[in-house]
Amino acid sequence: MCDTCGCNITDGNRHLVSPGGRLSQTDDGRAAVTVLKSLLDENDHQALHNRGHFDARGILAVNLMSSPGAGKTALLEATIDALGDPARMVVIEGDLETENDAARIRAKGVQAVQIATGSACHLDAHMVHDALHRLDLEGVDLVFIENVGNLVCPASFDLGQHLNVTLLSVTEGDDKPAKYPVMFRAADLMLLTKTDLLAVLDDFDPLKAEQALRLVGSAAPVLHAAARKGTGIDQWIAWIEGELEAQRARIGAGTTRRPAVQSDGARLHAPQTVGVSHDHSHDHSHGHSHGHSHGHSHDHSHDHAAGAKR
Ligand SMILES: Nc1nc2c(ncn2[C@@H]2O[C@H](COP(=O)(O)OP(=O)(O)OP(=O)(O)O)[C@@H](O)[C@H]2O)c(=O)[nH]1
Ligand SMILES: [Zn+2]
Ligand SMILES: [Zn+2]
Ligand SMILES: [Zn+2]
Repeated sequence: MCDTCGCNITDGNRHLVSPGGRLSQTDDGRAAVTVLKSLLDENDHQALHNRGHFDARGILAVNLMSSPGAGKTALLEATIDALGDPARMVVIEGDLETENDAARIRAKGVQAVQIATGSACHLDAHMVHDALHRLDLEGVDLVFIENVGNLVCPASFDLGQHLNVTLLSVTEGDDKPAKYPVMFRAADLMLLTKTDLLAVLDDFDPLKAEQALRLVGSAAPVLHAAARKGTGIDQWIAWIEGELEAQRARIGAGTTRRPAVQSDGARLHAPQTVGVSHDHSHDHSHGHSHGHSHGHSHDHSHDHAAGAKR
């Protein structure tokens, strides 16, 4: 999928890029894995800078993640309607192609910048920074970032947001948190979407979805919404407004908040996140020492609350 996040390194080919491997050196002689690590470090520095932009203006930045089509844009449309004042929020849209989602947001009178990621399966902090400088943030309270529809890669990248919201639509199955633990562990809120369809689905149990979330170690709250009918939007808005207050309190206290991001050591897409081979590959990922070269972690892990949910 993407060239930057390391999802092309798997248990099957890791020997090629490991020290001494046939592809361990780039053309200019650098270690291949080191290049990937450097890109991720650059991303983290850019994210820190982005968060500075938000904090300087008292803005709360929220990253929305989900499978393709889980209802992120529909939620944003309902959010605009519920907030009532289009000037309070802006949206940064990420998609592989097309301006469709940004056009839907602009149609409601809200500023939106579309980032076409091309082949990349996630947004990164540099893309978000470019978008930020194309927006007028004067008087804005909320920046929503709609990430590329993908339950794996977006969880590995700090964009400079304060909060992650992971949407799970009821048509996807209540075992998704168990299957994509990295994504759901990164969530500060799990939002069950399209709940109007529960009436016709006899196999999605919201309680089971919540249990699956707890089993991956997340204490994140769970909300239900049916954006197209407006159901549950009040609670969603109340959560957002509460978090905006918390953000203002942090700014008053001179602190900030970094969301949970997949830990650096596991960032070369630990095999259990790649889908096909979860169970047995857990062991492999721990056994391999490549992770340690990323284990240095960040200078900016000074942040507080976010870590608690891991
Ligand atoms: N029944 C029902 N359908 C919904 C709801 N929300 C969204 N949908 C439908 O689900 C489809 C995808 O919705 P979007 O809001 O475009 O989903 P998305 O997550 O933004 O999609 P991508 O940006 O492509 O990942 C559309 O056909 C929506 O009309 C809902 O609350 N109920
Ligand atoms: Zn969308
Ligand atoms: Zn800047
Ligand atoms: Zn990827």
